[in-house]
Amino acid sequence: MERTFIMIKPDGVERKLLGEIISRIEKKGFRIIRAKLFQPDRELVEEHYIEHKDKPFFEEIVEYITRGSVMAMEVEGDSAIEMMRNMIGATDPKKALPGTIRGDFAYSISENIIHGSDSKESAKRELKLWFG
Ligand SMILES: Nc1nc2c(ncn2[C@@H]2O[C@H](COP(=O)(O)OP(=O)(O)OP(=O)(O)O)[C@@H](O)[C@H]2O)c(=O)[nH]1
Ligand SMILES: [Mg+2]
Repeated sequence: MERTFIMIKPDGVERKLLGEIISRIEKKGFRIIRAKLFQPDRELVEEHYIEHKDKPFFEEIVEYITRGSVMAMEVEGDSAIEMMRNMIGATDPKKALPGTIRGDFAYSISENIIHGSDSKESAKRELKLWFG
């Protein structure tokens, strides 16, 4: 069993995709261990995306993620990290395959609905950051 950090981003909440996304996660067989719906502050989001702090779009990401509520979740299941990344799909909506969350719902590279940890180390770090 593995645990991963999943976050439905503000555009996912604004577009009323919470139910659709949670349903996909549950139907796949994963278990939602913890969840909270809240508006994260700048400090938390800057720390979350610290690996991108030197990228030209860093400020854009921080403004996007802090503009409204997100649904932060701890999700458990076999190979949850890799399988959730597969279900989420590619970052670039042009490359995200139909059937993936981004492939079905995202149309912008900057606003792509959902985040999932990309490794065991990120999952551990992000779960601690968001849930303590
Ligand atoms: N504006 C803009 N935003 C980008 C670009 N590349 C990435 N982003 C944003 O930065 C986030 C983090 O990028 P990555 O970590 O490389 O992509 P990812 O792992 O698929 O996305 P996350 O799950 O959110 O970490 C993306 O989800 C986008 O919201 C870009 O070229 N332009
Ligand atoms: Mg990433």
